[in-house]
Amino acid sequence: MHAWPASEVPALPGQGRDLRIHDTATGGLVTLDPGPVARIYVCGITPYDATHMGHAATYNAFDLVQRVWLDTKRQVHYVQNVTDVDDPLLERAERDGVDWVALAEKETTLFREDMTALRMLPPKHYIGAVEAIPGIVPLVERLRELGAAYELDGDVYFSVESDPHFGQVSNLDAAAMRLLSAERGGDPDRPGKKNPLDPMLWMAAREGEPSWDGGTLGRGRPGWHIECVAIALDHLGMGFDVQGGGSDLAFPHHEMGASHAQVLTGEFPMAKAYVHAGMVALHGEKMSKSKGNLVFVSGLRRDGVDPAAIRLTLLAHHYRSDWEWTDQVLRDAKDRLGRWRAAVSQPDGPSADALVEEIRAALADDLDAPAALAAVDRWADLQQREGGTDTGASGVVTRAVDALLGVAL
Ligand code: 5CA
Ligand code: ZN
Repeated sequence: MHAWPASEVPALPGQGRDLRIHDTATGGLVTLDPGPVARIYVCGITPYDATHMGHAATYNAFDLVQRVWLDTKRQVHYVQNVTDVDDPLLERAERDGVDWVALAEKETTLFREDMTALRMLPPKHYIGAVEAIPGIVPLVERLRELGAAYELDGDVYFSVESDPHFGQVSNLDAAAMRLLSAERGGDPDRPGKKNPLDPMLWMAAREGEPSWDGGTLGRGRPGWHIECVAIALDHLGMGFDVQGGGSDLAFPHHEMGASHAQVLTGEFPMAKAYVHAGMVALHGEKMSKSKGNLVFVSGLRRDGVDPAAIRLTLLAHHYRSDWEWTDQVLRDAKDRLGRWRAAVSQPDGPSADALVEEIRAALADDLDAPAALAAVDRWADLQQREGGTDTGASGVVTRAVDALLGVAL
C-alpha cells in the first residue's frame, strides 16, 4: 500500500537527545540506543470507520518518537500495518450492505488524509494484512513444524506454552488474561483448545467470508497477531526498538505477537520497548468504533478546525494518561495556537536557544509533551509581554515547534 506524503522536518541547531521511554514489559523507563537506523513498528487501523481522536492521540505519540530520533540525526525505519480484513470490518460491510474491500479502501484513504493534515510522519512501509498473506502462510507452517501450533477443526492455533517468555509483555495474571482475551478477539471458551488463551494463527475458510490459498494450511485467512508479526519481521527483523500501539493492544495483541516472533526465531525479545498510549474517552467511556462514541478528525476538519489546534489538543495530554475529549480541551488548544502565532508573528523576540533545549529535554523524558508546551507558553508570554531583541528568534521557535511537535505555526 502507499502511505501519505511527509511534511518537511526542519533541522535544528544543537544536539538532539536520546529517548527515555516507558516500556510495558519491564514496567520502567528504558533509554533506547538505536543504531544509525532506529526501527519502530506501530499497529495501524482496522479501516471500518473514520479516524477518531483516540487513534490520532496514539499516532501522535509515535510521531513524537520519530521526531526525537530524527533530531538525533538518525534515520527512522517506521512500519505500520492496515488490518484490512477482520471480523469487525466484515460485519460493518455486511450491516451497511457495502463491499468490504471498498469499505476498507475508503476508510484507509480518509485515514491518510487525516494523518497528512495532522502532519504525522508517514511510515516507510505501509502494509495491508491482505497483501501480507503470502508471507504469513510459511510462518504458520513453520510454527506447526516447530510443534508450537496445532489444528482444531481445520483452524490452526498457536500454543502459548511454546514460548518460555509468554506473559512478559503485559505481565498480567491468568484471570486477567482470560478476561481480556474474550473481550479482544480471542475465544477462550472454545472447547478443544490446549490452553484457553491460545490465539488463532489461521482460520479455515467460512461460508460467505473471504479466504485465500494457505498452502498446506488449506484455504482461509490469517489470525490478527501473526499478521503484524509477519510484517514486522519482514521489514524490521528481530530486536527492533519500539513496538507501539494503544494500551488496549498490550494484551493479547502485543503479548501474542512477541511470542509468535520469539518462537519463530529463537531470539528474545522481539522489541526493546513495548510502548503503549493511554485511551481517549468521550462521555466517560473509551472512544471506540464498536460503541460509536466518537469525535472524528475528518469531522473537525470539515467544521473548519485548524489541524494544528487538533494536534495541540493531543499534545496537551501526556501520551500515557487516559483522558477525556471535551469541547473545552479543544478550545484551550485553539487559544494556545492563537497565542503562539501572535508571538511568532514578530521576527524578534527573547532568545529561543534555551527553549529548544527545554523542548528536547521534555520529549526525551518519556515524551513529556505537556512540559514542552509549557516551555513554549513561557517563551510566547515573554515575547508578548516584553518583546526581545534576538533577531530571528521567532523563526527558531517556529522551526522547533514544527520539527519536534509537528505543529505548523
Ligand atoms: N488494527 C488493529 C491493530 S493491528 C487496531 O487495533 N486497530 S484500531 O483501529 O482499533 O486501533 C488503531 C490504534 O488506535 C491502535 O493502536 C489502538 O490501540 C488505538 N486506539 C483505539 N482506540 C483508542 C482510544 N480510544 N484512545 C487511544 N488509542 C486508541
Ligand atoms: Zn497490530
